[in-house]
Amino acid sequence: MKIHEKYINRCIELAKNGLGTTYPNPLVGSVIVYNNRIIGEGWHRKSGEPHAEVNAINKVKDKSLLSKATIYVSLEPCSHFGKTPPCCDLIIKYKIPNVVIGTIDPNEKVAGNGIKRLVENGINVTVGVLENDCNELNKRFFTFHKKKRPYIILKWAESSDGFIAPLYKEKKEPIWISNEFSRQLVHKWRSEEQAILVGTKTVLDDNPKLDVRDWTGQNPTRIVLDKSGKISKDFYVNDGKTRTIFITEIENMPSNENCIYENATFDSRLAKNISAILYRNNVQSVIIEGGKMTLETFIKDNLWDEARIFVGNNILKNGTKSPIIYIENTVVKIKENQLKLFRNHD
Ligand code: AOF
Ligand code: ZN
Repeated sequence: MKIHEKYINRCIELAKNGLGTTYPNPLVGSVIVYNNRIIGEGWHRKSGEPHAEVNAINKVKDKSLLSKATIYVSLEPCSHFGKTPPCCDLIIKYKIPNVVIGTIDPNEKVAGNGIKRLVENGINVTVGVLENDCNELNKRFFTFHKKKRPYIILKWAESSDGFIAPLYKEKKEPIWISNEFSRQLVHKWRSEEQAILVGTKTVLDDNPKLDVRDWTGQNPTRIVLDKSGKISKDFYVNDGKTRTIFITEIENMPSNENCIYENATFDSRLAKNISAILYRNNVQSVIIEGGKMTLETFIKDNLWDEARIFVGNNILKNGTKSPIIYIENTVVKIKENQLKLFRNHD
């Protein structure tokens, strides 16, 4: 493997440590190399905390080596004052002569200005090393900034004969199509996304908590569709434990602790309306966990990026038919087993 690629790869590896905690910031990793050795490395951990480059520079014991070193960053160093000062200024201050960048920052406040600033200061800049991998690393951040909407993941479980729910339920308890393993994996997935969305019927039928209790990490913001205000204060989504955004047609919903109410019309533009509300609320990624109507609303508008489908061993014979029929022939199937993974957009 070529030398630049080796170190950018390390940046990507480091950056991934921040998955789930950097929102609304991107995942960024950085290494500093002198004489073919890494003398400092770091990643961005949390919005408001230092950027990857700052953490990497702080790890270098002998700062005099910086003026002879190369700094690798998976994303273009920032040039603006956000919650933290510009990384470019720090690179310039320490006179680091070489900067190798994975990909350009799509944030309008940066978008090439970081590179420009470095070049203007006589720094030798290389851009586009493992660019595709660096874009993939930040698929959520890139979708948010470029498409002005969150990265949308659809998730459901279906029986081996293709039903996502039985015809009727005797007990008011969730029916588990998938197993303990998949349940834990779902909680891991939840911890990686900024938000989780469900429709009204799912809340009324299953009273879900929508948290990550079987994994570590932050609970995602809950997004709940409640067109006509049917979800009473007794449901977990109203417990105030996690920030929850209710999307409703009702004006002036009685407010509740840690809850935000957003108005939308539940017409043919519903998926687009929700997506716009999430964008406005700075939500960069969302995992949609049902039910059927909600999933189909997004599929119909082709407003989704990934589908993750568990296929259980059980046979339900009848019930709610899985929405898989709408996506199966249109997009690339990545993997098929007990877990089917689909990718819609590049
Ligand atoms: C970098 N290195 O590690 C990250 C960058 O509010 P702030 O100061 O944290 O700035 C956030 C923006 O900075 C974010 O939207 C993105 O454009 C860039 N993130 N840049 O040089 C980093 N996390
Ligand atoms: Zn920065």
